[in-house]
Amino acid sequence: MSKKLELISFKLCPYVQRAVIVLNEKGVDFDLTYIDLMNPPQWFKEISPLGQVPILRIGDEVLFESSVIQEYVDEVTPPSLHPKDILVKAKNRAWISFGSEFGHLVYKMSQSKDEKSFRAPYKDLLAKLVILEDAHSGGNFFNGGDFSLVDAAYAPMFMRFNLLKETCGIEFLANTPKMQAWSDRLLAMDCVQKSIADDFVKIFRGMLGNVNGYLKGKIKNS
Ligand SMILES: N[C@@H](CCC(=O)N[C@@H](CS)C(=O)NCC(=O)O)C(=O)O
Repeated sequence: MSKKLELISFKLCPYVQRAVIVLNEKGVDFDLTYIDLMNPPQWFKEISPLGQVPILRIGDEVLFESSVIQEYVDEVTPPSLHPKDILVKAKNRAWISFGSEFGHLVYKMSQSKDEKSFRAPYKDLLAKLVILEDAHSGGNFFNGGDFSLVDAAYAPMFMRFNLLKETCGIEFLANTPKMQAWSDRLLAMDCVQKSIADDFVKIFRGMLGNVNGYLKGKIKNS
């Protein structure tokens, strides 16, 4: 790769993390620039069409949307992490898109003021996990034996489920054994463990506390 890549990030963003996991797995040397999404710098507003992270800078060029960034990084660093079969690859893209909703639901849960408003996104997430359980191969990874882009797309969500379980005692995977095994495997991977900032857990807990909502009352002391 001729130009060094720069990923524009916000420390808590699961969509940025999708891209970081692929960059890590592919061994790409890249720069990570953190911004404050509550107070984004002018240069970021000028290059991000949706005002969102992740943004990938390749010299003067800019890419947005985590799934597109994942695919770009994958294509410029062969061999591909996507399955070869065209239909399986298309289905993986559809499941990556399905997983995008998980981040929004986790965000809604974290912002819930009371148990009632927490219940709706929580129930929605559990129902989506049951659907995903059915689509999963039952092997080590989503498609079977090999780690793919679809695995990279879901790992950030599992990290948050795990953290919400440890921090607040909220259970997500008790009724979906394939999801639990998949989560355990992904969270043990180096590319996943190195995809967050050192202070991620502290910031995540701090965010739950700052919201002053339902989950704040459930935070366990550690
Ligand atoms: N569909 C986008 C979603 C990215 C996204 O929601 N990013 C959030 C942070 S996790 C963001 O930048 N929010 C700021 C905003 O929407 O104003 C992707 O997959 O890249």
